[in-house]
Amino acid sequence: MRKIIFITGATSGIGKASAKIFAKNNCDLIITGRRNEKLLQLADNLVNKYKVDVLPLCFDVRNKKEVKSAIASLSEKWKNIDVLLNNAGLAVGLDKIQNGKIEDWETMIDTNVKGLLYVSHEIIPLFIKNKKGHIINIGSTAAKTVYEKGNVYCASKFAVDALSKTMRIDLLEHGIKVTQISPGAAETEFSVVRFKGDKTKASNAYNGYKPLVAKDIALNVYYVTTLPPHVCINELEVTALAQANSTSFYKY
Ligand code: NDP
Ligand code: 8X3
Repeated sequence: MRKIIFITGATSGIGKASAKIFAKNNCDLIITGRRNEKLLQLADNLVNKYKVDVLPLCFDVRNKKEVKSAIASLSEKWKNIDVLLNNAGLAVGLDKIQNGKIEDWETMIDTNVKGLLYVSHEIIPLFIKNKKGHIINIGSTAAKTVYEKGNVYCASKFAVDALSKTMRIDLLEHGIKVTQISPGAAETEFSVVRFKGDKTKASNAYNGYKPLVAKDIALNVYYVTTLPPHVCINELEVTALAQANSTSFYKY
């Protein structure tokens, strides 16, 4: 029987690259995000290329009713999820705290923290019932070392870090794996979203060094699911060679 992987934020970047690697490795997928056209297009590509089953589910992780009804709508086959990849997330704005916009703060906290919780709240009971499961949370180097203007984004990822650690402890008795993968800078749509569509500012974030690409993280996401049942990777921090932490880069 093929594994079922539930991925939030599969329309772009790390989530999309993970969907491709899991499909290539013969897993069935539930792919989610807000942009339905992108979900449908990805589902079509993966089904045709890899002959796996792919279920697109369009919802906003910030909307707890949508999250609940999307997951409740799953058939028995699709409820048999093996891996939850909590990947949907974003940074909006890069401002000193005194210049920050409350709407940007709310978007980050609602997506990165509350969204991750809403999805986990619906899927953990399925894992407990099925006596199996693996939660992979995408954290960030921003949760290890804060940086100027990172304020609320960093705080949201510190919250993810705390949740990953406590989920691991709380779920011990159920044999559910919890892994946090904390990437450094990866060139995806992340910076375009952070800079609200300003592509020049976004690409400047990667000037002078070779950043990660989404596939670099996706390979690690897949890797942590390939280990024997008694082995759990609790955390991986993965950066480009030119980046040691949030603030230390070697640029040419
Ligand atoms: P992208 O912008 O390329 O992808 C983000 C994904 O999240 C999209 O598929 C988007 O889908 C989804 N998403 C955002 N908001 C919502 C929402 N409200 N509801 C549902 N889905 C949502 O960025 P990345 O791939 O880089 O980001 C993935 C994760 O990696 C994030 O958690 C990010 O914080 C983290 N990360 C990224 C790093 C980087 O440098 N790129 C470094 C460290 C961590 P849609 O718009 O269709 O809803
Ligand atoms: C995203 C990468 O360096 O902008 O987590 O915080 S960074």
